[in-house]
Amino acid sequence: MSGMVTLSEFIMERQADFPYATGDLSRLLGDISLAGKIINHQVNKAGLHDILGTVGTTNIQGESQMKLDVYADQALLNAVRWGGQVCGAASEENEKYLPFDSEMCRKAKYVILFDPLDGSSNIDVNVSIGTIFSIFRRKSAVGDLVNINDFLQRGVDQVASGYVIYGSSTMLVYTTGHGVNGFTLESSIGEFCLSHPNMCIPEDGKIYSINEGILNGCGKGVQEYVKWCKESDKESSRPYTARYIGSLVADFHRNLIRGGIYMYPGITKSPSGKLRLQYENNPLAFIVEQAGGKASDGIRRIMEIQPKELHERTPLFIGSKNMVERVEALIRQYEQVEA
Ligand code: AHM
Ligand code: MG
Repeated sequence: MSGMVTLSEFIMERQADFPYATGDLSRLLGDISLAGKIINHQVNKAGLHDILGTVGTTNIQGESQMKLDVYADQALLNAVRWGGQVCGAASEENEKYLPFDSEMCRKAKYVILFDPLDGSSNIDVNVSIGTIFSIFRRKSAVGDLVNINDFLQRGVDQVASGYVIYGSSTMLVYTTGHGVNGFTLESSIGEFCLSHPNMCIPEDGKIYSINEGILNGCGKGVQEYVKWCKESDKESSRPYTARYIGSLVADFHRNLIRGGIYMYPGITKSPSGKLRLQYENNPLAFIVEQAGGKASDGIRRIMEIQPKELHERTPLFIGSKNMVERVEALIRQYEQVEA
């Protein structure tokens, strides 16, 4: 056990790097990791108890909610509300943002946005899923109730972001803007332990991840890029390998470690794609940039997009720097979209 650094030890150690830190963000990350452990416990029981299947309700996106979606949403909301470090939360599962009006929460500095259970269509089939979160400093005055502007901030203003992946092992990966670190849940002690310090994504990769079923509806630039990935070329190790789990967190995590690109482009019937700017794209963009990679909507840097509403969608091209730049160049060339 010696030499093992737990997430709480690591966070406390890092806090000492910021002389004026009050510990609020550290405590908030602790609250999130607690929620991650609670969700993990439930995810692992899926199938054993009456936890699989839909609740019979739909969320704001019109998608049917899985029981675990609702469970994860509640677990996170409870953990951050009772932790007292955030003054409000917005979640993919709730139409409106939620102000927390206890005295302690009103005084809190941060807001949180999250996708409580990403890749939820994979729950029933025992495939990796994840939780994604994004933290901002509030814009409203401390003591007031939060308002919509607290949640419509650009990704560049994130204070921290991260994800928990419930896979062959459970991991928490986060950044506060000083690199990316990954922690694996050691179930015997119930703690996340540092397993992937200072994560960096290779500049180039050999994996491309896209739902090829939608390729006919994509722009020519994306189609040309996928064609290029499949061509044979010894020098650039092509053809590349196609890997698509259909759980963003899992596809992203693999590409972060191995090098690769994940793409969810706009398609004819949904020009902004599927993924949500504030719950999925921004938090993963912060992570990938901190690891040396790139995240783009095809034209713009994801983190510079000014959100206009909660639940906004944007196309997403994320991963190894050179791969993202190549698809951006093809989009510019073939789709002639104004920058
Ligand atoms: P969700 O948040 O409702 O689970 O949807 C997001 C998921 C991503 O995890 C995944 O990459 C994508 O949707 C898969 O979509 P598709 O089935 O269209 O390929
Ligand atoms: Mg999602």
